[in-house]
Amino acid sequence: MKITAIEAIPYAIPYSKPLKFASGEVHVAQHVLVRVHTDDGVVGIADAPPRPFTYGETQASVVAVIDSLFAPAVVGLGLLEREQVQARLSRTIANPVAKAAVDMAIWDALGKTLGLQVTDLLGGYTDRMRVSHMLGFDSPGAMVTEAERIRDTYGITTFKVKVGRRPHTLDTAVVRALREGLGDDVELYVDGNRGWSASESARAMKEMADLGLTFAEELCPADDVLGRRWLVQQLDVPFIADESVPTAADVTREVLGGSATAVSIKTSRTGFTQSARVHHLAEGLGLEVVMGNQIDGQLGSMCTVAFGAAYELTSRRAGELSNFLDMTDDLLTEPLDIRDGALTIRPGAGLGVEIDPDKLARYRQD
Ligand code: MUC
Ligand code: MG
Repeated sequence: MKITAIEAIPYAIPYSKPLKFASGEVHVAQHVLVRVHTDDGVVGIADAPPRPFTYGETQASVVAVIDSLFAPAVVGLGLLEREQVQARLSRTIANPVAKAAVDMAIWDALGKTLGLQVTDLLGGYTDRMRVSHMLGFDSPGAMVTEAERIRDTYGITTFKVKVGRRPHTLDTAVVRALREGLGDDVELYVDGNRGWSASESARAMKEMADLGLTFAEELCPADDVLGRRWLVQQLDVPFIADESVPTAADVTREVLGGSATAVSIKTSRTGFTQSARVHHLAEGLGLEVVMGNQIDGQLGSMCTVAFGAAYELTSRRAGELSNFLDMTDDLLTEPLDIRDGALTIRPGAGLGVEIDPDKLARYRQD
């Protein structure tokens, strides 16, 4: 059960439908596959999707920090020494995506070693989650057509709508068109990725007051401290903190400061170990939780559902598990399958998924 090596393998897979949002756009998935090897010959896997515009990490920086700092710090530890791993990783500040992938690959290796599913090791609440699909920027007509296609093909009835453009009227027109086009049976919420000011956000939310939104996420920057607190206090829907809460301590600061009333947990940035801390904190504070998407591929989405299915609170709401559908290809031997609007964990040990060596050979960049 000892960790003998950690590999960080950069790869690139183009999107068939690039995702555009207020803080950036993604045309090619330039991710890093992390593999943790043990002395039993087990290999745990996880994915690191760097987000330069959100956390400052790049594909090259993820590879470098794992090769030069995290692998030397962790090799030699046992798979059960997860708190030792955390202590050693946390000697380096930031780098959330690189740390998360190392942590999750260790959990996958542990599950494979013990013959147990990661979901069961974490909490074992259920085996599936309802799926929420994220709609990137486009015209109102194109976004309605895309939502209808996703609903009719996969049975998905929850949509997160990217907003945060200027003027805000383009986005409010999109949300109105979605509500009118898809009817009252779909759930809609909005994510601004900090694109609006607090007052633009307040105006836009007033204009959408009749559209039955479930949540508003990160509409304006958390650093506009008073403005955001002013905004959150006047909303009648929970305000989700996403990129402003990459750690459990950030959740505490934002929530106690009155700048958020709900939280997005992304396993891509908090792994399984730190996501569990955020989950327990949210439960203790009585916060709503949404399992978020860091524009994950299939491996990252499997990590999200493995964690989300482990607890009642994280599986209550639809999880953002479907944006791998916008990629031209992926790395898994068996593609994920969204059916009747839900994604189910795999029966095998660990995460229950394997990398296809031919696909990895085709897409790896090193
Ligand atoms: C989200 O919820 O913000 C956009 C960038 C990123 O890292 O995640 C997405 C979705
Ligand atoms: Mg977000």
